[in-house]
Amino acid sequence: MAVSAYDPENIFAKILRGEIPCKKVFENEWALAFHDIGSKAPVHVLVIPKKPYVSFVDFSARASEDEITGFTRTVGHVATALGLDEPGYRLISNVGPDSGQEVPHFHVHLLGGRRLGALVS
Ligand code: D5M
Repeated sequence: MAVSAYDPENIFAKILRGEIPCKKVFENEWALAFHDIGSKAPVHVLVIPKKPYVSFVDFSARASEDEITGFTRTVGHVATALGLDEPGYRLISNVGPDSGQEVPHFHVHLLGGRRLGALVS
């Protein structure tokens, strides 16, 4: 998939720069986690890398191994800290128009807190 240029004016870039607020859950050198504004489950948190990547395609191709490890471990840490490991949770990352990706900064949706329904609609 072709990756378009990163738009530094996307809403998550503005959140990372502190230009607009978010309900922060966790932050470290690799990632910022915050509550999704349109929550689809009792827990709906977004985890985003600190550096500018358009989507998972871009992140998986360009991020260093340290970034990939740091980001992935942070997602796991946030899920554990939110008490989601048991009975489980769902990770989703939308990539491109067919997925419905709205914000062109790579993010992972962390959903849990209830029995989740069908994956695809
Ligand atoms: O998901 C993008 C998600 O980002 C969508 O669930 C709404 C959420 N969103 C949009 N703006 C904000 C702000 N300002 N705070 C928190 N959450 C936000 P996608 O996978 O791109 O469709």
